[in-house]
Amino acid sequence: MMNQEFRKLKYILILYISFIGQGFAQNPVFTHVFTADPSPHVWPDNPDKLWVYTSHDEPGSNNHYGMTGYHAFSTTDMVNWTDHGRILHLENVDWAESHAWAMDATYYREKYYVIYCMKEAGIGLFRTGVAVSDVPQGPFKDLGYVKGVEFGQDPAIFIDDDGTPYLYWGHDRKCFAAELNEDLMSIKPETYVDLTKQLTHVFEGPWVHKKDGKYYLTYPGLTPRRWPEKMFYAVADNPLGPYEFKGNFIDDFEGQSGTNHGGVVTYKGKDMMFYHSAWLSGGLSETRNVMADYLQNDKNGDIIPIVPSKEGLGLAKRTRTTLHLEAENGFAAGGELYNVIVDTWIKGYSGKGYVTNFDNPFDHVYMLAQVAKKSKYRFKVRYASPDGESNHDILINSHKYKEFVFPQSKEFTVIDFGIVELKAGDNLVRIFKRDWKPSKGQLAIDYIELEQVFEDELN
Ligand code: FUB
Repeated sequence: MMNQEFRKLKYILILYISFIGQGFAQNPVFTHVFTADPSPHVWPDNPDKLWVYTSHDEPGSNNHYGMTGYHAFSTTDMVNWTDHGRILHLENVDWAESHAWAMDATYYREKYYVIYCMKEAGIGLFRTGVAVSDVPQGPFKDLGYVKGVEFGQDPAIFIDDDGTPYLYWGHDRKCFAAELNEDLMSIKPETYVDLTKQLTHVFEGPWVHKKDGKYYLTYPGLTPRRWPEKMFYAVADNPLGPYEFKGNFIDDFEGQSGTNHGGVVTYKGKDMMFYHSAWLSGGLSETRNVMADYLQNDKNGDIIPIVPSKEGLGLAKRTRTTLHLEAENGFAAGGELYNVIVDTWIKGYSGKGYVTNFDNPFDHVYMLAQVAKKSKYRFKVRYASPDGESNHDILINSHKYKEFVFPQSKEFTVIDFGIVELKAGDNLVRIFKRDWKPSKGQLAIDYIELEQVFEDELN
């Protein structure tokens, strides 16, 4: 405990010193929620949008065993981000019992997939799960785990230019790879390779990206028995190797979590490395945050080492994230639909529809907002009520926030309810029919938004 307090104080001092005189501060990237193991992607349907998929750390946790779910984030400018909330959870995966650890995502044959690891129920071994969605923000539906992968921790999927899918995985000083079959649910056993000996210091977390015809395999590793992890890389002419070890490109750094893990993406012509640290929690290894820096290669193709800085991508004074929670996502997104239905009759909804038919008292929708610390948000609700006013209660974490009569609105419209406070951890925002008194109209809830507000903006 003393040790943790000391680390925290030391880290706060270093952050303070590095902040003086610096206008831009884009690291950590997400400051409202604890996230780790980032998987950055740009999908072919929209080159202007960057997506980052992450695992999630609970505030206050002191190990990684209790990790249960994943989030998706998107941006078009690297400054303003949307947190699409929980996209997959242990509860949505029948075969798993714990350890929702690192994940990756891919777009393959017109569907979006997340590839993740969890421990198989009753056996306690890591498996590599596959879940699908027809939209990049999920939620994702589990399809089972990949056959032929033993100890499938920290999976990463790479689709080569010819459309061939490859899977990489690794843990505990080992790393493996294989070509996947077309359904992504099993490997081709004849292609399986053990890459461990080619990847000096490897510990876990492989990631492959292609640049100028070469395959770069980046990974967290330990120089013999020494934590924290540093990031290393190796290069090959073929996705399955052989790989030539090149060296370290993110050394250990102040405020680092014991682990490091990440991926590379090219966005608007620039290569960027996403990884994680423990800056947001003041250096506590089990509550991590996503970081991003430009990744550059020298004229020989070697990666120029990254020195993590608070400035990060250096585009703005800070990043801002808005939680965007679609009402219809229900259980898969950590919410609940009680005695209401998902409909699509009123046009102009976002996502897959909206929630309606609040006929009886307590018929409700609730949505889950996960945050790292007690903090303030601007709360908005998008709704329609074409046939007249509708009486409802809004609860935040079981406390009545507001009794509200949603005015008649034939089209979907946004109401700004002003500033609300969320607690650290899981917050439930519930909208329900207030009483037996009939409303004039039927309410349709499309989504809620909770936009980060900073202390210096409140007065
Ligand atoms: O986030 C849990 C585990 O920590 C990941 O699976 C590892 O790569 C390390 O980052």
